[in-house]
Amino acid sequence: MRWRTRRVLVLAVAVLIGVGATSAAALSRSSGGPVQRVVLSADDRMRFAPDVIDVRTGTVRLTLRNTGSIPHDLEIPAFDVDTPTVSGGDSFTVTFHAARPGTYYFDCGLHTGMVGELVVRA
Ligand SMILES: [Cu+2]
Repeated sequence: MRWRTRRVLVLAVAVLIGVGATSAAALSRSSGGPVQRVVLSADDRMRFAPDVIDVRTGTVRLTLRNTGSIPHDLEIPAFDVDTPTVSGGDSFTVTFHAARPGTYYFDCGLHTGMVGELVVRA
């Protein structure tokens, strides 16, 4: 495991532990449901995998994992998600509230045509 990847993992674990203490209270205020975890990969073929994400309304914790070497990011305009650029081998996790059912697009702001769909069900 590369040092940089390990550092990201340590940070992610620290964040999870920190969030764990408050998530129950936050959830009872927002949706009452569990946090939905989604992992989205981006690769050097300029594709997201999966390119269709299914969730229910509520809190979504989405990790963008760059499995290639070309940088990517993730934008979901409908829910104000706009991650920093994620370098090859790194990942970034964002939490957002999928408040409204519907089908929404997401994309990589760095690569035209690198797109997918977020389907939010009630
Ligand atoms: Cu990209």
